Amino acid sequence: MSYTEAKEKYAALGVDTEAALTKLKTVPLSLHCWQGDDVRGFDTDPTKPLTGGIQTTGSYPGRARTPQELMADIAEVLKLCPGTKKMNLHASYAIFEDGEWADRDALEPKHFAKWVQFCKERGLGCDFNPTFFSHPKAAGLTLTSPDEDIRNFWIRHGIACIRISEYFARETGFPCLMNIWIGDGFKDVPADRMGPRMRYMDSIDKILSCGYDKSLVYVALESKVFGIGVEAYTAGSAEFTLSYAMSRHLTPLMDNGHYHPTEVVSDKIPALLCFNDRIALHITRGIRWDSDHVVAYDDETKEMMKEVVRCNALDRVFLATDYFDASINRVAALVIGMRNVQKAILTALLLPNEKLKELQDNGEFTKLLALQEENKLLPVGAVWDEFCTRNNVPAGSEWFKDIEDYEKNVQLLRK
Ligand code: RNT
Ligand code: ZN
Repeated sequence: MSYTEAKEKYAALGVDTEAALTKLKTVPLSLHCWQGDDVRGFDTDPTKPLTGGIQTTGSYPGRARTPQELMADIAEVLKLCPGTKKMNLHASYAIFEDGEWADRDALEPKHFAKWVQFCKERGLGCDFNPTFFSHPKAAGLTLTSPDEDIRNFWIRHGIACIRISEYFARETGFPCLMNIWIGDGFKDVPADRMGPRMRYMDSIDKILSCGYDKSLVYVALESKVFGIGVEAYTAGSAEFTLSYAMSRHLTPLMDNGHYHPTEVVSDKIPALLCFNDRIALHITRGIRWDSDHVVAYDDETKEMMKEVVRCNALDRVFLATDYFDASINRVAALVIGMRNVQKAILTALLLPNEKLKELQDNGEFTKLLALQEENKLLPVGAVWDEFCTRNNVPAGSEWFKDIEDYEKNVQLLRK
């Protein structure tokens, strides 16, 4: 079906495809750099294990090993994704020059100057994450540690990251979302569940007390129900992080891999929007557990984006991808997930949302179900192709040719 035909079909339902295309173009989506190198980063020994209860599996060739390689890969991803993008970096992606090195508690804006340059050259904003894992001092607990030296080290890291986040915001001209996530927890049933949480509270209070410009940096706090090796207890549970974030006017962050298997983040979005000016999302795909598979154009991704759109909250929700699969081409993995989130936003923008709400309010549930089901087959693909073409990126699966060339000419030469 051509775009013109699709446009007419949608117009008959009262949906303006042009308005949807215009809107979609303005929605920033943060691209997580860590899919590109299997979450290894550049600031510690690359052979060290990934800790914090997260795991990558697979050994597909061509992993980015240096800042230059990762930047080249990300540039390739950006070329193949339409619309407004933002970068999303972890502190472990600091770039050191001339044999210099700084530990996590001594990181400075200058260690991210190359990334700022990368973003500025492309007109991108940048989000940021302190890295409380994959480090000798993160073998056990971090911000919840009963060892004051360890805890203070990580508090200093948090403060260093606030400064770096301000730097990103000032330099790029876009606000920076700085997300705090720690993997602290216990493998087996703990004897003290409250102590670590009280220490976590105190640690974040101390980080925030450094003072920062709230128009430049939005601090987010991400919850998690369990991780590998911390199956019984996580200090940063949903109740803890949401209560903390709300009591300090921070931005709560929900990762849709971080809940019990039958809970859905789509339903939590409107609940949190009732009480928070801003919320943040990490969009991922869990298969059977928080497996961080590449985001698919699946029911829950669509449902989450529907909620953001229906709540009229595209400018209140920070959207970011977050997953890592080392078993397939990593550049393709990023392109697939980014495009799928954008397709899901478009799908939501192309629904007759006001009409559907009216049916609900009038109690016309039979008609509501009938229309919601029929709407699933509307020609969103034709509108998506139009979006890609207008934004100078390949439509349909055309982009995969670029990946094949890039893999052959760049990634597979990395021996
Ligand atoms: C881990 C969290 C967290 C990380 C990144 C690397 O379960 O989802 O967001 O994926 O910070
Ligand atoms: Zn996450």
